[in-house]
Formats: sequence, C-alpha cells, structure tokens
Amino acid sequence: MGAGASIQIVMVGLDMTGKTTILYRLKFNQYLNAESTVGFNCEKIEGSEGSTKGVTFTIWDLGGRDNMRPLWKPYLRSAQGILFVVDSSDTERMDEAKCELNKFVKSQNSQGLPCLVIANKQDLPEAMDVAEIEKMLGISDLSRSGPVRLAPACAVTGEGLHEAMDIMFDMVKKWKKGKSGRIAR
Ligand code: G3D
Ligand code: MG
Repeated sequence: MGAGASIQIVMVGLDMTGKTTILYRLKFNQYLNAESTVGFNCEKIEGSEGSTKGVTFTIWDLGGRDNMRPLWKPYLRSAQGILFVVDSSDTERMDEAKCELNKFVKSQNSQGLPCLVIANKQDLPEAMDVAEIEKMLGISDLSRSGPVRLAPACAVTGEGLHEAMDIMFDMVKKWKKGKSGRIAR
C-alpha cells in the first residue's frame, strides 16, 4: 500500500476537543473557526509529504456531543482507522474521554482496528504532556484490544498533524498486512 491508496478514517472524541479544526487544518492548511458539529463533516484529504504522499484519506468527523455518540459505531464498518481526539488541557473530562475511548475501541465493529489518539491543544499552558495523557487514558491497557498509539498536536498551528497522519497510515498498513488471509473488509 503506497501512493494511490485510499483510506477511510473515522474521527471521534468528546465535543470541543478540536476535531473539526483538525479536519479543516488538514484540508485547507489553515485555521478555520468551525461551528459546533451537528451530524458530521467529511473531507477527502490528499497526503502531500513523507510516506503519505499521494495517499487519499477520507475523514469522517462525527459530532461528539453525548446525544450523538451512539451514532459513531455504524461508521466503523467501512473504516480502516480511528482518530480519537482529546483536549490535552481538559483534566476534568479526561475520565469521560477514557470511558468513550474504551467503549469505542472495544466495540464489536472496531475489533483490532488501529486507533491513534490525538492529544490536541498542546499549545495551551495547562496542556498535559503525552506521558500523563497516556496514563490517564489507560493506553497500555487498551493496547491489548488492538493497536493504539498517541500523538501530540495543535490544530490551530497545525503542528504535529502531518506526523499524526504518518503514524495513522503506518498503523493502517500494518493492520492490512496482518489481516491479509483473514476476511477482507
Ligand atoms: P470539535 O469539532 O471537536 O467539537 P472544534 O471541536 O474543532 O469545533 O473546536 C472547539 C474549540 O477548540 C474551538 O474554539 C477551536 O478553535 C478550539 N481549538 C481546536 N484546536 C485547538 C488547539 O490545538 N489549540 C487551541 N488553543 N484551541 C483549539 P472556540 O473558541 O470556537 O470554541
Ligand atoms: Mg466539530
């Protein structure tokens, strides 16, 4: 899998964590102040550098308010990867994020799907670092259900997002390789 590959990604996480800002940062390479998402946004994003050059990511940005979370699961059927976004400065809701992440990663439709947690809003002075967030979300425990990694980012400046997409692509490649021989999806 290389240039010309097309990958479906679902992007979820609590509301206000910066999912839509990430989507438009990746799409237009600039900061756009988005309205709160009702339903979903979807964009095709072309990788422009490194290993993702020539790769098309179709990213589904699903609304994160609690009444919309039950709608996340059906999107997993056609997905090859999960982006789970957290607000690195939101200590109060990290437990709620952990709960949703667990439910989502362990749900039947996502068995074994690669999941990259984006620790967004790293620009804020009160942002926790990667090690703290990994601990709070129980990433090492979650890794037993499937491949899970975490990457820091700032959607306002775009810092870390290309690296995050590189990691996601790498995880999807490994996952595809591992499941060849199993049922195609
Ligand atoms: P959502 O789609 O996950 O619900 P949004 O989140 O993309 O709508 O973003 C929610 C708020 O967080 C927005 O601010 C947005 O500008 C801000 N935000 C997103 N990413 C970052 C980041 O990396 N750093 C900082 N400091 N803020 C970020 P408003 O003011 O519109 O509520
Ligand atoms: Mg949104």
